[in-house]
Amino acid sequence: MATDTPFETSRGEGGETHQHIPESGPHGGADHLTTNQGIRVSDNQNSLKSGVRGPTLLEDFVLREKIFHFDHERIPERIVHARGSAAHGFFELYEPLSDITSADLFQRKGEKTPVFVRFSTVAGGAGSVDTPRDVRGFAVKFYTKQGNWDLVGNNIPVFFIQDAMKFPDLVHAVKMEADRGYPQAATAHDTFWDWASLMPESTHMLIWAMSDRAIPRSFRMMQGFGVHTFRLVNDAGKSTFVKFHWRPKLGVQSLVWDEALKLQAADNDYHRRDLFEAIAAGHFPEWEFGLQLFDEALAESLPYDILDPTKIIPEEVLPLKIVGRLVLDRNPDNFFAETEQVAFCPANIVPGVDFTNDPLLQGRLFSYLDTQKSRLGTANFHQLPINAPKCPVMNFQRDGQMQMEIPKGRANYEPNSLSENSEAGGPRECPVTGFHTYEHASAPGEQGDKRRVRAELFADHYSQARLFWKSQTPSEQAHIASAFVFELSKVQLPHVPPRMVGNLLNVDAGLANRVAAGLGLVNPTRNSPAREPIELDASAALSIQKNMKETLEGRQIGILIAGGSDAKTISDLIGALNNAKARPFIVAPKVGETKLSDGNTIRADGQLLGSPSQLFDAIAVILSNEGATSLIHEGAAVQWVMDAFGHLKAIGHDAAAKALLDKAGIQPDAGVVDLGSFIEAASKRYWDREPKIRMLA
Ligand code: HDE
Repeated sequence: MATDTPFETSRGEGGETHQHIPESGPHGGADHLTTNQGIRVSDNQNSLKSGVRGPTLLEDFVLREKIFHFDHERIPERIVHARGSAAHGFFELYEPLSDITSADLFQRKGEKTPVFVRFSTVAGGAGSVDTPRDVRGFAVKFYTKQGNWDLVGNNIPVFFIQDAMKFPDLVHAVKMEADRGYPQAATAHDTFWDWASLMPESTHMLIWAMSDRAIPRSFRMMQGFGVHTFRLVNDAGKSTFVKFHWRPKLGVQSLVWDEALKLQAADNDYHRRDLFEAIAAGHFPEWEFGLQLFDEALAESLPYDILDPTKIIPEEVLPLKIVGRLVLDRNPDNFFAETEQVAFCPANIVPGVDFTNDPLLQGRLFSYLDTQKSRLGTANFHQLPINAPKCPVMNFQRDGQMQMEIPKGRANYEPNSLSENSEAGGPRECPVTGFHTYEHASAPGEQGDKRRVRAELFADHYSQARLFWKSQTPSEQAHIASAFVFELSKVQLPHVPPRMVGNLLNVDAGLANRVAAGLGLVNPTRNSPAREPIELDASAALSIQKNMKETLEGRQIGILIAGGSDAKTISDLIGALNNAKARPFIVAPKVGETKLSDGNTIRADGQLLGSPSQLFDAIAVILSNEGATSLIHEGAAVQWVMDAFGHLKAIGHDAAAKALLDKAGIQPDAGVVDLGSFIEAASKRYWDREPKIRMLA
């Protein structure tokens, strides 16, 4: 129900609008403050007291209600994926997919289905930082005409474990250690690596997690994956296996590890702010929806099991069919009501989509509904506006805490014959249009004795980890090896790092030896694998750097100025950046007005100390001789250019600014350019600079 003032509370469909008693005052009659019972509040500053200096009275129902509600504002945070950011948007279909699925959202070219998408980190609490090394959640709720379909995925296409049985152990090991309550939002500690080194099946995921995939530049610049194999089922009841992919239009981009660390100090909300500000400015992030479609015959021909969530099917083996796009074009109105209360559930599927026997997926089908009952406090959380389907919901489920609906009549059971007495009899099942589980003869291994087991090929824990490693550029491999060294160097249990390196020896001897050398370990021994790895072809699609999109679109460029900087150079650069769809951000020693060469002033977007260069994708420095002379004595300015150089960014500068670069010890290279070449240079990162400035493993 729409409300006529922002201060009224919507009660959902079917609620009553109240008549307002006009009140004269600065805001007219429409914005009066009331209690939750609708009683107007006469004084919102002073509690009711007996005497000016006397005790506060218990009778003060306005005070008591206000404090009572405040006391209960928080709800339990998600046990995993607690920290997240979300947005509204739509999914648009490029061409009908009726031959492979009967799902309504895939039937009509150009049809738009509303969505709500939440991105998240996994390990940290709701108040933790945005740029730790971690997997990112990528959860999409499609509000289809046939009900809600939730595709609850991640930005990494595989997972740590093969069976839901291990999930609580994984999460306990990765979160803050039980006795000390730290570290927050970090895998670099004893319990995580103790567990991981004892779980060879996690190796493939660990290589991804140690890669730059786990430190994305922006939610807008990461891929999303459904991870499990699902099914699409058409009208004729034919099933096709499918793996779901989201591909960002802005390209995949990650941070440099040192940059990610420094961002935790510079801006805890780096990703949240980036998403919110981009959408608010009308730069709507967009992803293409890709499907890997295959049948039983292909599944059986692969040397790995398609039910194993620690395996991918490389795009070179099975290319993506791009079928639509996802656009996020509206920020939530209220963080709590939408982003916090949204409840995604892999079990929410629509006719035309179905599950497979992936043992991790099967466990997830139970978990989400269960956790949401405890997080949102009632079995009626599906009625919250953000969770409610946008199609009719009709059944005989009744009552429960926080029931928001008022069902009429006495038909709360079925079958009934109340209609024969001219009473409403309620809804009936839909044998044709209702959801049908895909019926099929058992595939190999799908039936048999009741046992706690895993399928044979699940025992191959290393082939695909090796495939991922081989597919990376030398620079990306150096990042992975260095990340293992960083993480394991924080482990204080002496027996754990050698065990982990023993597992890595099954992936690649070069990787294992680099990690061992970085940790000062001599002669690491290989742990014998449950199944010897096989050699699979490398997949260029798995490398970020090989697929880097050289663009300034959606990037933020810092421009450092000071008193006397050249006005025309600044305005030309701002114009060129706007043309390239980048966002210019002026940084100056003072946020107030800075006087430029032509006597005009400009207002900085940020002050030097509060706007370190890790906030930007590339930087430009435009200074007068006077400005340069003063900034070479300002540590923050020297650090500004030094960090940008260290984070492999382009640096554009005018003649006077060279003095600042010299002070920071910046050696000219392809990324350090005159302002004339800056726009082109700024759309890249300079990976080959790294070995000259940083010792990597
Ligand atoms: Fe989740 N996961 N998960 N997960 N997951 C939750 O549900 C769980 C897994 C994912 O933005 C929880 O409402 C189990 C894989 C995302 O609100 C919980 C297993 C993938 C989100 C839960 C997995 C995911 C969650 C916590 C192994 C990628 C955040 C709060 C069997 C395909 C959704 C909640 C949001 C959230 C359980 C494994 C993705 C506890 C038991 C694999 C993106 O129910």
